[in-house]
Parts: sequence; C-alpha cells; structure tokens
Amino acid sequence: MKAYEVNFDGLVGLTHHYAGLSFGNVASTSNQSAVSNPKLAAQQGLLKMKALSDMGFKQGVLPPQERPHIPVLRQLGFSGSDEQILANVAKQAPKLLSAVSSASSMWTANAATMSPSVDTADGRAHFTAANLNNKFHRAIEADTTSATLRAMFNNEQYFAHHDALPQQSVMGDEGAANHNRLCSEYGAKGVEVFVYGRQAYGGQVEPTRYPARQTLEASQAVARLHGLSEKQTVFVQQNPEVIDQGVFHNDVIAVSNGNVLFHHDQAFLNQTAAFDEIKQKLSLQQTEFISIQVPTEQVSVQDAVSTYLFNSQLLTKSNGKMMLVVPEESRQNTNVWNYLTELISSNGPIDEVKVFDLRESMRNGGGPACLRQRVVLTEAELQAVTPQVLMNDELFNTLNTWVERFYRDRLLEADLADPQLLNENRQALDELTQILALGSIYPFQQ
Ligand code: SUG
Repeated sequence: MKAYEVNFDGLVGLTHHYAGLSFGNVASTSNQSAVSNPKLAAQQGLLKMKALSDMGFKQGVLPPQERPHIPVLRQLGFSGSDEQILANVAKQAPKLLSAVSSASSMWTANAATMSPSVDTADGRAHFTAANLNNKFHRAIEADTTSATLRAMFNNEQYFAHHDALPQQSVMGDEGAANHNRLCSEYGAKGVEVFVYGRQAYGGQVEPTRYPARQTLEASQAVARLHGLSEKQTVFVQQNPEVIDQGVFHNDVIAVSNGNVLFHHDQAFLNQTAAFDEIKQKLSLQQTEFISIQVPTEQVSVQDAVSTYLFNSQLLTKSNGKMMLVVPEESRQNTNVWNYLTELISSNGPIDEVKVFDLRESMRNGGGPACLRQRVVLTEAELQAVTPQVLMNDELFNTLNTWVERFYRDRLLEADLADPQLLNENRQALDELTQILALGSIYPFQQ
C-alpha cells in the first residue's frame, strides 16, 4: 500500500537556553552558559519545516513542552505558589531550575520510536514514547510526549500508543535517534534496525568515557511492544569508541532512508555481521541493501561530531533520487564539504544537498535529524491525523506571528527565575494548543 514519510519537527520552546546538561554531548557541554535566542531558534526551525513542505515533502509540527516544569519541582519538595517555587529553586538550586526549564523536547527524534502499520502484528502504526532515562532534564519529557502523540494520532483503529518504558537505566530508551528503518518503498514491509549503546545484562563492551544512553534491553522491549517479527528486526551495537568521542546517539553517525544507509565507517561494532543480517532480512522483501560508507580518511569522527554530517535528513524526492539535508556547519568544514561535493556527483542514490542554518539548535547538539520524528503513514492514516498539525502556508504564518508575539530574543540561565517567563510560556502554549487543536496536553491545563 502507498505510504508517506511525514516528518514532525519539534517547535523550539520559549525557554531554549544553553545549560550544559548533556554529558557526552560535546556541543551541549562546550556551549554552557552562552546567551541563547529562543525566537531565532524557533524561526530557524520553522524555516526548515516550511522549505521542506514547499519542496513537496509532508511535514508536521510537534509542540514544545511546559517549562519550567513546576509539577516536578513540587515532587522534589518545593511548595507554595508557582512564583514562590521559582524564587526558591532559583536561590537554592539554580542548576535544577535550568534542568526543569530545558527546551530539549525540540529534538523530536528522541520523542518516540514509531513503527509503520505495515511492519506491525496488528496492522496499526505503533508509537512508544521514549523514557530518555539518561538525562534528568529529558526524562521529564515522557508524560507530555505521550499526551501529545495521543492527541495528534488520536484514532485507535489506526494508531497504538505505548507509555515510556520504566524509568531505570537498564531500560534507557532514546527513541528514534537509535532506530533506522530500511525498506524498498515506505509502504512496503521494512527491516527495523535498532542500534544500542550497551547491553545491560551480560554485555561485553561499552564506552568508558561517556554514557551509552540506549540499551539493548530497551530496544528489544520496543520491538516487542510494536509486534515486530524477528525476520523484520536487527539489533546492532554502536561502536563504543565513537560514543566516547561524542557520538551520543546513532543518528550522529548514521542515517537511513529507503534501502540506503548512509554511515561512517566506524559507526557500528561488528559491522560485517550486522550488515549481513540486514542484507539477508531485506532480501526476504526482495530489497537490496545499499550502504554508503564514509571513510575515516575523508571524514574523521571528530569532523562528523562537529559538523553533524550524519545528523542529516535523507529524503526521497519525486524523481526517486535522494536529497541530504545538512546543517550549515557541514558546509563550513572543508573535508565534509569536499566529501559531499563528490558524493552528489558520484551517480549514486544521493544527488542533492540542501543546507539549513540551525545554529541555535546545533549549539546544544541538535541537527536536522534530531529536530524531526519520522512517521510513515498510509493515506487513510494521514487522514486520521489531527489536520491542524500539518504544515502549510497558513500554519507557517500563524506560527511565525505567534513566535513573534511570545518569544524573547535573548535568554540566560538567570532569566529562568522570572515569573513573567512562566506566564509567557503558559499563555503561549495555551494559544498553541488551540492553533494545533490538541486539547489540554499540558500540566497547567489540567
Ligand atoms: O539529548 N541536548 C540534546 C540533544 C539531542 C539531540 N538529538 C538527537 N541526536 N537525536 C541531548 O543531549 C542539551 C541541553 C543543554 O545542555 O542545555 C541537550 O539536551
């Protein structure tokens, strides 16, 4: 059956700032305390969504979350009015205020893992919200993520939703950032490749410097929940050495689309065995596996981490060829740009590169691929999605006006204590749920 890939990009929240919260994510720690520009961040994201939608790609929006997250502060013993809580946490635990104010839900690749209906046992599209257990500021996203996905994909006939896995490191799950789906066409049965950083029970090797966020046990649980058969799943370990160099998710070193996997030559552990399994399982669907492997001699792991070459979106154009959507940082690096120039003239599947300025997000370690959740939908499923979340000229204009009205163009950690910012957030999000027709998804709306 014909199906589309719809990219749902995260709209950057009003409290976007640089807090240095993500140990193992080099950009996050090295930009700690820099001045952020939430308005520019939101506008950069919207421009990417609009440009891709104008090119004919199906595009949707995922809303930001309520921040600062007052309910979690209450859970941690702060009490009184919301204003008193803000004042107290700012005085007693400013780092905590920063963590509960992170706009990290913008990186929607981490929101959930999605399996298309053609792959699953019950023929529905399945979503499992990610527990993002490795980082406190991200683990608090799961509940609102679930509420949002249920509101957007609100039809039990077509969509199945699973809550996040238990919040414990053994079940660390980072969503689609470690999930690649290979297939001939989007609507054909695929092979879902789950990449994990460590095996909690009985694993042999794992990184020593930086954390491995995704476990094999979590990936297996997601595959079970989604009803994926063994013939359609492959579990591959990420190379621990690259995690230790700042590749905190697989999508910082590999990206897939259709039957193509674009990846660095150091991305995976035991790559030969893994690729043999992918090839064999794809052949059951009469599909050839194409690996585009980037050699270290041309692009080092360090280049990959600093430019986010692999955190690109790989999209199928109407002529059947693929386009790579990369961040501006990839153009500015000679090795990477030379590689890309060669790649698009090599007569392979990828024949175009499109560059976007996503600097505000990039400085926290989030490139084009982090900013989007891929959702494969048949025509009937697409019709069942809340239509107001799909990008078009009108939504683009409405959201830009909304951003213009509510977002600040300069934010530092100290500003997070401002009760006015909390009010601005709530007012803005209240309007946004109306624009996107999502009902009450935020704690303050309950
Ligand atoms: O989880 N950064 C995010 C970036 C996520 C990128 N996503 C993917 N690769 N799919 C993270 O590390 C930094 C926040 C701060 O430091 O202020 C942050 O959360």
